[in-house]
Amino acid sequence: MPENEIIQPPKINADVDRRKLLRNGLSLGALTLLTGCDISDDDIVQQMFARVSRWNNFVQEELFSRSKLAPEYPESMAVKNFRYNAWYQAPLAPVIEASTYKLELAGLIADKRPWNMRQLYGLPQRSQVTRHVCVEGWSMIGKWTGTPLKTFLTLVGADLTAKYVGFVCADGYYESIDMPTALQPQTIMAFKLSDNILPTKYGFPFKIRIPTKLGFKQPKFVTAIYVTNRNPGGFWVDRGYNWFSGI
Ligand SMILES: Nc1nc2c(c(=O)[nH]1)N[C@H]1C(S)=C(S)[C@@H](COP(=O)(O)O)O[C@H]1N2
Ligand SMILES: [Mo]
Repeated sequence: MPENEIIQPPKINADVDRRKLLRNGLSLGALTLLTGCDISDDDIVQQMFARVSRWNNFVQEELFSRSKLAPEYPESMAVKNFRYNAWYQAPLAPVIEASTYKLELAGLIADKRPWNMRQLYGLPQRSQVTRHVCVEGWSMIGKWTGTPLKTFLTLVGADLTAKYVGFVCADGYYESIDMPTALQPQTIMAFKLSDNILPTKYGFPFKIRIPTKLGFKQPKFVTAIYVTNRNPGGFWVDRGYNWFSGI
Protein backbone atom coordinates (compact mmCIF):
# COMPACT_ATOMS: atom_id res chain seq x y z
CA MET A 1 0.00 0.00 0.00
CA PRO A 2 1.63 3.29 -1.06
CA GLU A 3 2.38 5.53 1.86
CA ASN A 4 0.45 8.51 0.53
CA GLU A 5 -2.74 6.49 0.45
CA ILE A 6 -2.57 5.67 4.12
CA ILE A 7 -2.74 9.13 5.55
CA GLN A 8 -3.91 12.23 3.79
CA PRO A 9 -2.99 14.93 6.29
CA PRO A 10 -5.58 17.68 6.56
CA LYS A 11 -4.20 21.18 6.03
CA ILE A 12 -3.17 22.81 9.30
CA ASN A 13 -5.45 25.72 9.98
CA ALA A 14 -3.97 28.09 12.51
CA ASP A 15 -7.37 28.82 14.03
CA VAL A 16 -8.42 25.27 14.58
CA ASP A 17 -8.79 24.09 18.17
CA ARG A 18 -5.84 21.78 18.87
CA ARG A 19 -7.86 19.09 20.60
CA LYS A 20 -10.32 18.95 17.74
CA LEU A 21 -7.46 18.65 15.31
CA LEU A 22 -5.84 15.87 17.28
CA ARG A 23 -9.15 14.07 17.42
CA ASN A 24 -9.53 14.40 13.67
CA GLY A 25 -5.99 13.14 13.23
CA LEU A 26 -6.85 10.04 15.22
CA SER A 27 -10.17 9.31 13.58
CA LEU A 28 -8.54 9.76 10.20
CA GLY A 29 -6.22 6.89 11.07
CA ALA A 30 -9.05 4.79 12.43
CA LEU A 31 -11.10 5.43 9.32
CA THR A 32 -8.27 4.37 7.06
CA LEU A 33 -7.91 1.23 9.13
CA LEU A 34 -11.56 0.36 8.68
CA THR A 35 -11.83 1.13 5.01
CA GLY A 36 -8.50 0.68 3.31
CA CYS A 37 -6.73 -2.21 4.94
CA ASP A 38 -6.61 -5.85 5.63
CA ILE A 39 -6.66 -5.66 9.42
CA SER A 40 -5.70 -9.29 9.73
CA ASP A 41 -2.21 -8.28 8.69
CA ASP A 42 -0.57 -7.24 11.96
CA ASP A 43 2.44 -5.74 10.26
CA ILE A 44 0.40 -3.33 8.23
CA VAL A 45 -1.71 -2.39 11.22
CA GLN A 46 1.45 -1.75 13.25
CA GLN A 47 2.97 0.34 10.47
CA MET A 48 -0.25 2.27 10.23
CA PHE A 49 -0.28 3.10 13.92
CA ALA A 50 3.35 4.16 13.64
CA ARG A 51 2.43 6.48 10.78
CA VAL A 52 -0.57 7.91 12.59
CA SER A 53 1.69 8.45 15.59
CA ARG A 54 4.36 10.16 13.46
CA TRP A 55 1.65 12.36 11.96
CA ASN A 56 0.42 13.19 15.46
CA ASN A 57 3.98 14.13 16.52
CA PHE A 58 4.16 16.47 13.55
CA VAL A 59 0.78 18.11 14.23
CA GLN A 60 1.54 18.49 17.92
CA GLU A 61 5.00 19.98 17.31
CA GLU A 62 3.51 22.46 14.83
CA LEU A 63 0.86 23.52 17.31
CA PHE A 64 3.15 23.51 20.33
CA SER A 65 5.56 25.92 18.67
CA ARG A 66 2.91 28.61 18.87
CA SER A 67 1.05 27.40 21.91
CA LYS A 68 0.82 29.13 25.28
CA LEU A 69 2.06 28.12 28.69
CA ALA A 70 0.39 25.43 30.79
CA PRO A 71 -2.02 26.87 33.38
CA GLU A 72 -0.60 27.53 36.85
CA TYR A 73 -2.83 27.33 39.93
CA PRO A 74 -3.00 28.96 43.36
CA GLU A 75 -0.87 27.18 45.92
CA SER A 76 -3.98 26.22 47.93
CA MET A 77 -4.95 23.85 45.09
CA ALA A 78 -1.75 21.80 45.33
CA VAL A 79 -2.32 18.25 46.64
CA LYS A 80 -0.10 17.39 49.61
CA ASN A 81 -0.25 13.62 49.37
CA PHE A 82 0.66 13.18 45.72
CA ARG A 83 -0.08 9.96 43.90
CA TYR A 84 2.87 7.69 43.06
CA ASN A 85 3.27 6.01 39.70
CA ALA A 86 5.93 3.99 37.87
CA TRP A 87 6.11 0.67 36.07
CA TYR A 88 6.62 -1.08 39.46
CA GLN A 89 5.43 -0.66 43.06
CA ALA A 90 6.80 2.19 45.20
CA PRO A 91 8.97 0.08 47.57
CA LEU A 92 11.05 -0.97 44.55
CA ALA A 93 11.94 2.62 43.61
CA PRO A 94 15.72 3.05 43.34
CA VAL A 95 17.37 4.58 46.41
CA ILE A 96 20.02 7.03 45.26
CA GLU A 97 22.88 7.89 47.61
CA ALA A 98 23.16 11.70 47.70
CA SER A 99 26.87 11.78 48.59
CA THR A 100 27.98 9.67 45.61
CA TYR A 101 25.33 10.68 43.09
CA LYS A 102 26.53 12.16 39.81
CA LEU A 103 24.49 13.51 36.91
CA GLU A 104 26.28 12.47 33.70
CA LEU A 105 26.15 14.64 30.58
CA ALA A 106 26.61 13.42 27.01
CA GLY A 107 26.03 14.23 23.37
CA LEU A 108 25.94 17.79 22.00
CA ILE A 109 26.99 19.48 25.23
CA ALA A 110 30.20 21.54 25.47
CA ASP A 111 30.95 20.98 29.17
CA LYS A 112 30.30 17.32 29.97
CA ARG A 113 31.71 17.37 33.50
CA PRO A 114 29.28 15.48 35.77
CA TRP A 115 27.29 17.37 38.41
CA ASN A 116 27.00 16.36 42.04
CA MET A 117 24.04 17.02 44.35
CA ARG A 118 25.54 20.08 45.96
CA GLN A 119 26.08 21.73 42.58
CA LEU A 120 22.59 20.82 41.38
CA TYR A 121 20.82 22.05 44.50
CA GLY A 122 22.79 25.29 44.26
CA LEU A 123 21.09 26.21 40.97
CA PRO A 124 18.50 29.03 40.98
CA GLN A 125 15.03 27.62 41.63
CA ARG A 126 11.42 28.59 41.21
CA SER A 127 8.15 27.02 42.30
CA GLN A 128 5.15 26.29 40.17
CA VAL A 129 1.75 24.78 40.85
CA THR A 130 0.64 22.79 37.80
CA ARG A 131 -1.45 19.80 36.85
CA HIS A 132 0.11 16.38 36.25
CA VAL A 133 -1.89 14.25 33.81
CA CYS A 134 -1.29 10.49 33.62
CA VAL A 135 -2.29 8.56 30.52
CA GLU A 136 -3.81 5.94 32.84
CA GLY A 137 -6.67 8.33 33.57
CA TRP A 138 -5.86 10.39 36.65
CA SER A 139 -4.59 13.90 37.15
CA MET A 140 -3.48 15.92 40.15
CA ILE A 141 -2.29 19.43 40.89
CA GLY A 142 1.04 19.63 42.68
CA LYS A 143 3.67 22.15 43.66
CA TRP A 144 7.13 21.50 42.26
CA THR A 145 10.26 23.55 42.80
CA GLY A 146 13.38 23.46 40.69
CA THR A 147 15.58 24.90 37.98
CA PRO A 148 14.36 25.55 34.45
CA LEU A 149 15.96 22.91 32.23
CA LYS A 150 16.80 25.79 29.88
CA THR A 151 18.98 27.42 32.57
CA PHE A 152 20.87 24.17 33.06
CA LEU A 153 21.27 23.39 29.36
CA THR A 154 22.55 26.93 28.75
CA LEU A 155 25.04 26.68 31.65
CA VAL A 156 26.61 23.47 30.35
CA GLY A 157 26.79 24.75 26.79
CA ALA A 158 24.25 22.42 25.23
CA ASP A 159 23.57 22.87 21.52
CA LEU A 160 20.14 24.50 21.82
CA THR A 161 19.58 24.12 18.07
CA ALA A 162 19.72 20.31 18.36
CA LYS A 163 16.43 18.45 18.10
CA TYR A 164 16.15 16.31 21.22
CA VAL A 165 17.05 16.05 24.87
CA GLY A 166 17.28 12.53 26.25
CA PHE A 167 17.18 11.28 29.85
CA VAL A 168 18.46 8.11 31.48
CA CYS A 169 17.04 6.99 34.84
CA ALA A 170 18.29 4.84 37.71
CA ASP A 171 15.40 2.36 37.30
CA GLY A 172 15.93 1.46 33.64
CA TYR A 173 13.43 4.06 32.48
CA TYR A 174 14.39 6.50 29.72
CA GLU A 175 12.67 9.35 27.92
CA SER A 176 13.28 12.12 25.41
CA ILE A 177 11.66 15.42 24.52
CA ASP A 178 11.79 17.93 21.68
CA MET A 179 14.08 20.95 22.19
CA PRO A 180 11.22 23.53 22.18
CA THR A 181 9.68 21.67 25.14
CA ALA A 182 13.08 21.46 26.87
CA LEU A 183 13.44 25.24 26.56
CA GLN A 184 9.85 26.05 27.56
CA PRO A 185 10.17 28.08 30.81
CA GLN A 186 7.88 25.74 32.79
CA THR A 187 9.99 22.66 32.05
CA ILE A 188 12.06 22.25 35.21
CA MET A 189 14.48 19.92 36.93
CA ALA A 190 12.24 19.50 39.98
CA PHE A 191 14.12 19.01 43.26
CA LYS A 192 11.13 19.49 45.54
CA LEU A 193 7.50 18.41 45.73
CA SER A 194 5.24 20.28 48.20
CA ASP A 195 8.30 22.18 49.49
CA ASN A 196 10.13 18.98 50.52
CA ILE A 197 13.20 17.50 48.84
CA LEU A 198 11.77 14.92 46.45
CA PRO A 199 11.15 11.71 48.42
CA THR A 200 12.71 8.58 46.89
CA LYS A 201 9.57 7.28 45.20
CA TYR A 202 8.88 10.63 43.50
CA GLY A 203 12.27 10.57 41.79
CA PHE A 204 15.08 11.70 44.12
CA PRO A 205 17.37 13.44 43.33
CA PHE A 206 15.21 15.04 40.67
CA LYS A 207 12.42 14.61 38.20
CA ILE A 208 11.96 16.43 34.91
CA ARG A 209 8.64 18.18 35.41
CA ILE A 210 6.90 19.17 32.16
CA PRO A 211 3.40 20.58 32.66
CA THR A 212 2.73 20.55 28.90
CA LYS A 213 3.18 16.78 28.61
CA LEU A 214 1.67 13.55 29.91
CA GLY A 215 3.11 12.02 33.08
CA PHE A 216 5.09 9.28 31.36
CA LYS A 217 7.19 11.91 29.50
CA GLN A 218 8.57 13.12 32.86
CA PRO A 219 11.49 10.98 33.98
CA LYS A 220 12.29 10.48 37.68
CA PHE A 221 15.63 9.37 39.24
CA VAL A 222 17.50 11.02 36.36
CA THR A 223 21.16 9.95 36.13
CA ALA A 224 22.11 11.28 32.69
CA ILE A 225 21.04 14.02 30.30
CA TYR A 226 22.14 14.11 26.66
CA VAL A 227 21.45 16.26 23.62
CA THR A 228 21.08 14.68 20.19
CA ASN A 229 19.62 15.07 16.72
CA ARG A 230 18.44 11.46 16.61
CA ASN A 231 15.13 10.74 18.38
CA PRO A 232 16.02 8.52 21.36
CA GLY A 233 12.45 7.28 21.96
CA GLY A 234 11.29 6.41 25.45
CA PHE A 235 10.29 3.55 27.74
CA TRP A 236 6.55 3.75 26.95
CA VAL A 237 7.01 5.25 23.47
CA ASP A 238 8.98 2.15 22.46
CA ARG A 239 5.98 0.16 23.72
CA GLY A 240 3.51 1.93 21.46
CA TYR A 241 2.63 5.27 23.07
CA ASN A 242 2.79 8.51 21.10
CA TRP A 243 6.18 10.22 21.47
CA PHE A 244 5.08 13.88 21.63
CA SER A 245 2.20 13.27 24.07
CA GLY A 246 1.33 16.89 24.73
CA ILE A 247 -1.65 17.82 26.86
N1 LIG B 1 12.20 6.78 36.11
C1 LIG B 1 10.86 6.73 35.93
N2 LIG B 1 10.21 7.87 35.69
C2 LIG B 1 8.87 7.87 35.52
C3 LIG B 1 8.11 6.66 35.55
C4 LIG B 1 8.84 5.44 35.80
O1 LIG B 1 8.29 4.31 35.85
N3 LIG B 1 10.21 5.53 36.00
N4 LIG B 1 6.73 6.67 35.38
C5 LIG B 1 6.15 7.86 34.72
C6 LIG B 1 4.70 7.97 34.90
S1 LIG B 1 3.73 6.96 33.95
C7 LIG B 1 4.12 8.92 35.71
S2 LIG B 1 2.44 9.16 35.75
C8 LIG B 1 4.95 9.76 36.60
C9 LIG B 1 4.50 9.61 38.05
O2 LIG B 1 5.23 10.48 38.86
P1 LIG B 1 4.88 10.59 40.42
O3 LIG B 1 5.23 9.26 41.06
O4 LIG B 1 5.70 11.71 40.91
O5 LIG B 1 3.40 10.86 40.51
O6 LIG B 1 6.33 9.46 36.51
C10 LIG B 1 6.80 9.16 35.22
N5 LIG B 1 8.23 9.04 35.29
MO1 LIG C 1 1.66 7.99 33.92
